[in-house]
Amino acid sequence: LDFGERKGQAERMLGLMDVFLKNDPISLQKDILHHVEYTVARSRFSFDDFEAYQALAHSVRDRLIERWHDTLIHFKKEDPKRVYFLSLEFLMGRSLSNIVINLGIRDQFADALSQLGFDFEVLAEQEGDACLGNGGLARLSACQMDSLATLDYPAVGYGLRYQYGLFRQVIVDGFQHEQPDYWLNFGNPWEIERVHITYPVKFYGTVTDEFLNGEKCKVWVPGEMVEAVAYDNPIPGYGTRNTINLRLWAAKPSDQHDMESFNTGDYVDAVVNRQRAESISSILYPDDRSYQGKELRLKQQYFFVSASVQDIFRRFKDTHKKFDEFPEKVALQLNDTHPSLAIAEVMRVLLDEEHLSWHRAWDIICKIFSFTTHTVSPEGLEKIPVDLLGNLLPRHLQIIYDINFNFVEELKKMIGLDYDRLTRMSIVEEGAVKNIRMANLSVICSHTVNGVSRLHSELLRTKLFKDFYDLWPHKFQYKTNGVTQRRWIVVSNPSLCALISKWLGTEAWIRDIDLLIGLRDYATNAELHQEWKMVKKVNKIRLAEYIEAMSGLKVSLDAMFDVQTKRIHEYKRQLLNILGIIHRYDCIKNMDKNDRKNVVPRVCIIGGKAAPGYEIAKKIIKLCHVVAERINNDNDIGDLLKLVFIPDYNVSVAEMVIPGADLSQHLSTAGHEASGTGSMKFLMNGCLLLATADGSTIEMVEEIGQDNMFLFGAKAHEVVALRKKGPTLKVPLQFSRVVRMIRDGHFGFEDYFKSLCDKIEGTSDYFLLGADFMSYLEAQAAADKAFVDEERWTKMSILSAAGSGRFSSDRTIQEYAENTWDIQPCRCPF
Ligand code: B1H
Repeated sequence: LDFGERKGQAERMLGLMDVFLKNDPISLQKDILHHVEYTVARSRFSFDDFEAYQALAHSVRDRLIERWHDTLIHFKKEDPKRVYFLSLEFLMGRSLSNIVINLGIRDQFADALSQLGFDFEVLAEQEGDACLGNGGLARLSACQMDSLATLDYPAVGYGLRYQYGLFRQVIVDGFQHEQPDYWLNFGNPWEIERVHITYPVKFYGTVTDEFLNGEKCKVWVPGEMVEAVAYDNPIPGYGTRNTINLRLWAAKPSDQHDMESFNTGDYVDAVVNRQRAESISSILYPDDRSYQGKELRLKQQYFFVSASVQDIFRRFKDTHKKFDEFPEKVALQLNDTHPSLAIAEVMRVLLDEEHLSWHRAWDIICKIFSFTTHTVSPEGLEKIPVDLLGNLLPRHLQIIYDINFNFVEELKKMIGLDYDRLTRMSIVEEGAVKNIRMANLSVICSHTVNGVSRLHSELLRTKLFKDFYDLWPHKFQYKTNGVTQRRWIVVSNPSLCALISKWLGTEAWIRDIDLLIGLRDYATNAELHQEWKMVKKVNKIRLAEYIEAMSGLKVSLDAMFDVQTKRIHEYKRQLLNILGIIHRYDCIKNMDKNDRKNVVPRVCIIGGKAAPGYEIAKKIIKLCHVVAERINNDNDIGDLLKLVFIPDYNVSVAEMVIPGADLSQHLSTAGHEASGTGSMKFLMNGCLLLATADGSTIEMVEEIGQDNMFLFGAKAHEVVALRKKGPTLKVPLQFSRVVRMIRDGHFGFEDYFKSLCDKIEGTSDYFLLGADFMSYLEAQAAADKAFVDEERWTKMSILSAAGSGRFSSDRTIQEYAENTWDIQPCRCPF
């Protein structure tokens, strides 16, 4: 059809459709029933909760798509500079509640459902979590997408659509077992498969020199080709029509490439071989720290980078001819080094496909990339063996070598022949195995390098990237992480949400978090105290019921709910917590009846996954279980102390645990947690923090004051000195005593725990559990003391929530937009 005919058709079609779907109770009920019958294909007289959830989700999805279309059209028309957020991990959790709340139609749907005889909350529980990430880094991406949409920024998220999310943790006899999370089994109503948005992604092969129009150029003849298919996940903002796109790529066999194998070989074998392509996007690597140098992981990285870069170029070329305009339209954000092959890929496209000169291409690179690192230690930096990279991506290796050559030449001019420094700063690490240092590549090629908290940034400038900081101080910034209050208060703690809105007299804080500070005015108001305590109680009941359903353990609501939930790591020191619990148990056992009256009852809750290959972390989980077994079955102790391990900690479990916590623990050895974001979620929910001065907690102290937190332990600069003391370091008797209890088999499995005990005694206590133990116990005692004084505790709780505004991802994203990406909001008209 020509344009005129097409326009006529479009107008006729529009006339056939309602302008927008309606949200009155009858329309919503009709829609849900329609989806029961035609989408879920169940009779409208007989469908269960899961089927009702599916129909509900599809009705919500329809409304989501309307806004998403409008937003994409609006962006296209306005053509603003966009930020492309590249991350290998997005931990979205459930979507339903988040989406209806952001669309502002939760209550309408709840009403419609109740008229159909269903409960919204019950149906929301039917949804499984999308766990396409490991921990903090991945949830941060999800929170930031929510803020990008809410603040109307023209952003696109890019990632991988793993078929298997993070493993499910099952506990058998106290040991962690991993089970596959084949999360797509029940369908995923939140994604839109775009069968026509596909790009070829090439691997292996050789590079040859050829002449094009008399100019020498490189031609990459790949050895394998797979297809990347787009799956779009609309992300709605709150209080805006803007709904942005999270585009996840799935690998499919390519039709173009294997004609030959079909012509020559065995047909069945050839088909089976094709299926291997899909393995690229099949599994999320479950280790959130160590890099194994595995080919499949490298393939994943390049696969998603290549598809995303092609997509970005296609969008740019739709409306622009000159590449000099590229930096005016494109900002590329690297979420850690995992997507940093994008640098070499953009360079390759500009040089080999768009035939720009090196000079022009490099000039563009230097203007478009920004890099955020989440790492603290040099061992945490990603390296890729040169052999591996050269084999899989021969042309990219050449480009990286060329970038490095130019960089080192420039560097020599600036710093002279300081070989030690040149060696440290080179992208290529020499040695028995030659490696590409992805962090150096990212720092060299990015205009901005961000840390995730102030302390982290300081460590980057003075340690990890000192050489680079001395060279380019202007590149280094930091954006303290934040989390979205939409998910972590509005969705997960509706009663607190209502309470805050009531006392602030407005819901505006949901978009404008700075208003939260207004709660300070009522920190001693008796009426608010009453209501605040009620809300906590409601959430504790919910958590207690969950604990009982899961483990059969009944816990007292009068006890302090003390929570430490996060990935299990030595540096996060769950072991310190468990040792503290053993100490508490030991003390109670040795008390007479009278003294026991003064003990503050506690329910200690620990949860988190250990990477499957991380032996010590798995032993910590087992230790937690044997200690729990002992304590919980000791009738002499009763409600004074309980210990619970919550299995399979994920986003939806967090949504239930966090609002129910009185106290939360963040125990990382100072200088080891880049930021920490769990603490922010607890803080927003009025949960008191017991923490070391590490990562973002330092900034929390500034917001809510030292009096409202239980701080303990060595400071980051002291840690270094303490380690140097090594063997001469004195550890307290109490510490030796609890470790001895484990060694002596008080909890059984003494042989199994020997290596764990060895790791924290003598010279090998790298994370300084012994050195911090007394200070930890003191902080715990202070928490007990505060808890008994209900009024004081409630005031501290209110002040925690009131002071949490700085830790909203809205603030983080605004800072990124203004100081790193240089992008403006682009608001879609209602
Ligand atoms: C953080 C990771 C991480 N830092 C490698 N690094 C991964 C590294 O799959 N991998 O290969 C996955 C994740 N994650 C965390 O990021 C920090 O430890 C936290 O302190 C920080 O709060 C969080 C978000 O910035």
